[in-house]
Amino acid sequence: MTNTLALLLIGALTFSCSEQASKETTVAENATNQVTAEQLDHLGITNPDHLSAASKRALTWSTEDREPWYVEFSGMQPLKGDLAYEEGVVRRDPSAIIQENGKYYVWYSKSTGETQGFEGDIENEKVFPWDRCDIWYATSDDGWRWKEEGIAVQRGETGSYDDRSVFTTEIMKHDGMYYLCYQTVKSPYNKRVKNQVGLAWSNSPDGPWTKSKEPILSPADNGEWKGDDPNDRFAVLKKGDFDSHKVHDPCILPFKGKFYLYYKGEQMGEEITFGGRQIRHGVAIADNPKGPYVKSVYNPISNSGHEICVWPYNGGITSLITTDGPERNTIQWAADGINFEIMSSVRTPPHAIGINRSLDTETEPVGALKWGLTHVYNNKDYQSIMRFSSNRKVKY
Ligand code: AAL
Repeated sequence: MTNTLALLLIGALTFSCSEQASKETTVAENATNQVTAEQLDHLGITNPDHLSAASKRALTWSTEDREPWYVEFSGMQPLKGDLAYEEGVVRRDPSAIIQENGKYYVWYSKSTGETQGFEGDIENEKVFPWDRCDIWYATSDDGWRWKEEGIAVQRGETGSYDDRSVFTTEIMKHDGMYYLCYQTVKSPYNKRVKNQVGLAWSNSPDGPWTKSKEPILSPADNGEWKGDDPNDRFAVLKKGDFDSHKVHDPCILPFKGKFYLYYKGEQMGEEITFGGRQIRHGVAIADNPKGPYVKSVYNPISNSGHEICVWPYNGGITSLITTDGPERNTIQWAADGINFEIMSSVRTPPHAIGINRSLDTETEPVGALKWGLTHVYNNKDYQSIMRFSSNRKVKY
């Protein structure tokens, strides 16, 4: 139990329920926490001498008004033109949308053909829909009808760290330069393969793109596999850090004069916890967009989540946490980009969101989610990019 919580509970337990107790009575006080009669009333706690585990947790919540953080997503809608669903083609994991030269731009993972999985000839087959991808891009005048412009970043030559697949990309514009960060896999793509993060840059959203010779982020190397079955990722002698197996879903944001690379970590010997995968997020920070990126000593910075979806708001960073873990389907915010608190919970958020960075993110905390891109599984082999929208939820 943290000291803060201990103090708070001691305070709560000594609270007198007497009729005389003033409404302002403070029952526990320390530098960061006060439990007041109003708080107990607000939470509907009848008897502070008998707090359930749930009530103890609730007493740690801030009493700040959270309504501006409530958001409601509408159904997803198909795109038109080249990004409409196409049988035989995978288009997935859209980047953020940016507006340049009067057009919207998006980058995404693209591959073709069915997925065979890990049972067969992995040297020549496709193990996942995101295997054997290149990064493509498309433009649009209205965000509905898209024109596929071509390849932005291609897989590397045989033997290079990105020779098997480059995928799940994010775009950042900074100081007139464009940066694409993305996942990389080197062949052979077995279940123990370590995924890394690559970077490419250009002075135009249309390229050409220059790729980093080395990855800018790699998994922690302090885990130890058990046995040598390359397709058993659950057998470990030691799991290692939260990101000992894969660093995924990278997204770089300029923040406080530095560059914050947010990412999803996968751990060797991953377990199922809270009914979902054991997935957490981390951040690595650099002075320059090209790195070197140094992992924060506070990692992991989430205990839940999946694909990274982050945007700046009110001098801090907001993060939409979806899919896995006890805090899935929540919006969280951190003044320092590291210590995130839950601001609201969200019903059915879209997955793999590409934030629309041309929107106003400052007027409303959830303004960045008004509309953007996501993907759906049309079937197990093929995915397509869709459009989502949302509104601030003001009434219940
Ligand atoms: C997604 C992302 C990453 C994974 C795969 C493709 O949900 O987390 O991008 O590698 O699935």
